[in-house]
Amino acid sequence: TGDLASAMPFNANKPLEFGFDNALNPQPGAAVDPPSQLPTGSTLSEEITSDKVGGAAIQGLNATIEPLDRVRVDSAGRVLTTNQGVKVADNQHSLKAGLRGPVLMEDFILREKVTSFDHERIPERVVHARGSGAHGFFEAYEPLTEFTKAAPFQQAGKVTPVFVRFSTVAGERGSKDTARDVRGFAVKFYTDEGNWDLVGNNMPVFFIQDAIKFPDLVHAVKPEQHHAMPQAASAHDTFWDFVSLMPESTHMLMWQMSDRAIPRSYRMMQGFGVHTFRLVNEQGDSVFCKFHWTPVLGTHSLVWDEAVKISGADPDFHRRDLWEAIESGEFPEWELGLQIFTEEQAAGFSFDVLDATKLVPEELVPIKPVGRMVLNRNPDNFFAETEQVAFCTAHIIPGLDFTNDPLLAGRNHSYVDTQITRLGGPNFHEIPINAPVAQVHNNQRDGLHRQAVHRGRVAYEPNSLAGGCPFQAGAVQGFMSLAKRQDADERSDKVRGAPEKFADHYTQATLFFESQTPVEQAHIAAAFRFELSKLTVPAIRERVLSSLVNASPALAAKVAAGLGMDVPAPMPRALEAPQTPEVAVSPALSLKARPGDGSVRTRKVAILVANGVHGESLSAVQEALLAQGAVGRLVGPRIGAFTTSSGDAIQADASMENEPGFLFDGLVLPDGEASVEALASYGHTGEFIKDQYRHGKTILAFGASQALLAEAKVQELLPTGERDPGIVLADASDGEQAAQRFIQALALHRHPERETDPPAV
Ligand code: HDE
Repeated sequence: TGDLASAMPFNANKPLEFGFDNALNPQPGAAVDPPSQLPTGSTLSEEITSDKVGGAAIQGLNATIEPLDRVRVDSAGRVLTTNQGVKVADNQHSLKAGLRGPVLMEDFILREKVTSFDHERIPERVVHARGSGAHGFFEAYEPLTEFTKAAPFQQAGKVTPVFVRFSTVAGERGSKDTARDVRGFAVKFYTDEGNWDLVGNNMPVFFIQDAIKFPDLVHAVKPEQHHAMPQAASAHDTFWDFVSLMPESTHMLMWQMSDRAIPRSYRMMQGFGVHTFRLVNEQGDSVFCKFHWTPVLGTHSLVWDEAVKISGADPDFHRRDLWEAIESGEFPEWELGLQIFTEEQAAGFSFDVLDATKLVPEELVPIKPVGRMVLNRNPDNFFAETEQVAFCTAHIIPGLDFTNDPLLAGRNHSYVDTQITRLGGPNFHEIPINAPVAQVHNNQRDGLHRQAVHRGRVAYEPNSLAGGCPFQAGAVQGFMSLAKRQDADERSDKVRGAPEKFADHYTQATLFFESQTPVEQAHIAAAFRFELSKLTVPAIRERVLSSLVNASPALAAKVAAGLGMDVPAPMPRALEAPQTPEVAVSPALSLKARPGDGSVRTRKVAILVANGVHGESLSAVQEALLAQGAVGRLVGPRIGAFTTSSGDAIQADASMENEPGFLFDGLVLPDGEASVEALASYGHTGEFIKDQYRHGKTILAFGASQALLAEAKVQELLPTGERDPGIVLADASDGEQAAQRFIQALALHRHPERETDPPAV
């Protein structure tokens, strides 16, 4: 069908209707066996980075990619047509009665084009409107058959295609990426047993315990009802009013005020399934399970001042970062880990595992690594894929099941329901990005935008006229809900309420805060101070603090001091004597616990240049960075050509105006009397250097350029009197060695030891 298909690019499946190939027998669901070896000539970095199982699936080998080819449209070499396929002669002028006459109603070409345009927008997601997506695959390390019969975990090296969407929660579709917010981390697994969506966040707990409070929470955090402000921000009265009256949110507030809420990159944040789920094996035995995604690059964050500035200079900061990494073959990778525990274990915990405001400390139940996920292909079309992808917690497959978490129950209803409005009807599962690679056969029919052309006259079951098809799969193949009466008291009456342990709102908030490094704790205090300083109603501030005292008196005191307030009396607790926790400090909760692979791959370094710059030290650094997979960009007072001190021509592809300092992970100031003099005369230079310093970035200054540091009041010494490990000073003759020292310091990500509050620089 190849030639026919390419002759009919709009619907490449058309030839099948004429009986070519196996029109009536579409290929079975695509279970991609990992190839035993990579195609010859492959130089993909993916092949190099993985020390796990096969390193098998490579760019483009992905069972969701081929089915999508059916609908991909490439207009190269094609003539412009209407939606009816009629060739358009003139796309410049509407049809008029005479050159200066009125436009004619008859102009169906004009009307079709404008009508289509008028209806381009669909409702944005009510939460998580702002997001970015990518294709990839999940690869299992080993069979998990002991615990689950879920398809992705049945063999070592088993590859399952995925589509992932990362998002912020509160902002609208066009809002900034670097808002202080929770990040969505939603993964659609296109398994051979149907689609499984793991719709998680980058924080392992949530604000509320029961779905019935979700509309209230979202109404409180979204822009205020009367004037629709502020955009993509929680620092306003209604949010803090609500959470201060809902002490169960305290644990999540700690996470939200931590550096987790301003990730450096989607590629550098963890993901969590949040709820307790169930794994079910072939024998029908079930265990509890929590899902964890851990990034290979480590967990890293921005600092607040930086996040605020980035949101002005590049609101697409995270979207761009993800896109560029994948385009350049630096495929982002996460390890999936499971915390597996039994119902009996859970019953003994000091907290309730059905409560989504609680986590299971890793020290209590360790994380078992089970596979890895690699994102290796950008979408072809943002709307068709990233915007139309529809996740749902109720999309699960045999081998998985729900628990009685009341938040999860509400989600299982909400996600399908919301797509009906957002995607315009019940057939959104047929939109290509949502269609499973497993086959779909049932008797559901009709509705808006139906794509499938069902054959035959039978749409009911049981039937004899269609030989009983499609037939029930039965317990062996089909999805069976776990029969066990889960957790409920045999004789319980209908009730609106929560189990007792749900009422302990502070123990884990304390655990989180106590498990942070001093720098992280300082950032949490500063975040509370900032957010609360934005409130206009003092009573709300007071109420937040009175709740915070219960979690950490030290934190409450620090925040109160920052607001010029006294610490109020503690809020009465719902549970006066909570159980003693198993774990009092969990170092695993600090970002520091996951520094990553220690590489500087994809890090962006600014090399400031002007005429007369010392070329050798500049190129020594640039080459060293390139060799490590980092990007050294020449940034000038303007873009374009500059001349080095030895007369060579260099090109700056960024300027201090279009790429300010805070967009870079590090800074290099090459030597050169003339260039330093020129740079010193620009106001931007000082800001560029100050931002780099203030945000804890690594700075390398050669020879004469050290004067620029002095002018920007950058200190070589830390407040403690020790040398700042992030400031590298060198002679221009020492380029290579200096570059290596710079790279080592850059790999530490940041140098928070130099931070003071308020900043000294
Ligand atoms: Fe969501 N959530 N949510 N949520 N959520 C949506 O579904 C909802 C919750 C999460 O990239 C909506 O398709 C309820 C927790 C992500 O497309 C909606 C409750 C967690 C995404 C919805 C929660 C999440 C959503 C809006 C409380 C972390 C984006 C558009 C019971 C585990 C998925 C849509 C994407 C999106 C409802 C709580 C994560 C309205 C009712 C907890 C990552 O259905």
